[in-house]
Amino acid sequence: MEGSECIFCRILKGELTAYFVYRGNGIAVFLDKYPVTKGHILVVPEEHYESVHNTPPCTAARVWIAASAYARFYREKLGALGVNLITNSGRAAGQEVFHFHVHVIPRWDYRRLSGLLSGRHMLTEEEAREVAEMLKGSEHLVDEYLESLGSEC
Ligand code: DGP
Repeated sequence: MEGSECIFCRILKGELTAYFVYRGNGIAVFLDKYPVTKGHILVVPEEHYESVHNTPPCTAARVWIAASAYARFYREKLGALGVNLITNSGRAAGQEVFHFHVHVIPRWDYRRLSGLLSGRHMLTEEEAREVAEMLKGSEHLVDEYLESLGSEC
């Protein structure tokens, strides 16, 4: 499911709106429409691959390294108590959008993930603005992490 039918391809093409917090080096990062916690973002490759199982290793590495940069930013700059980096591969694993992505879910308290999942809400414009503000400056860290992969990837 590529191009016109893939929601994330449509977001990347500008046909659907999303709140982007990073775009470059073949990677895009935007806010999840149904955040599990404040700051829940999705790291995706610009190119369409169904999920991690058929994404070329270098592309997968770029997505994961960008997600790692956000984990660091949330933990060290924003004081998150924890961060979940999750990818779902296949419907049986809970995948709903079939364009490879890694969820970055900062944890601000000790509530269980299962409880947080059942309390998801639709992202509001105000929340999106707050998250964009929180993440100001994170682009440099993402660039730095991606550059560290070198010319091979
Ligand atoms: P997964 O289950 O891993 O395929 O997660 C897909 C995520 O995508 C889920 O957390 C909700 C999010 N999502 C679904 N539709 C949209 C959309 O139109 N815009 C944005 N920003 N996120 C979406």
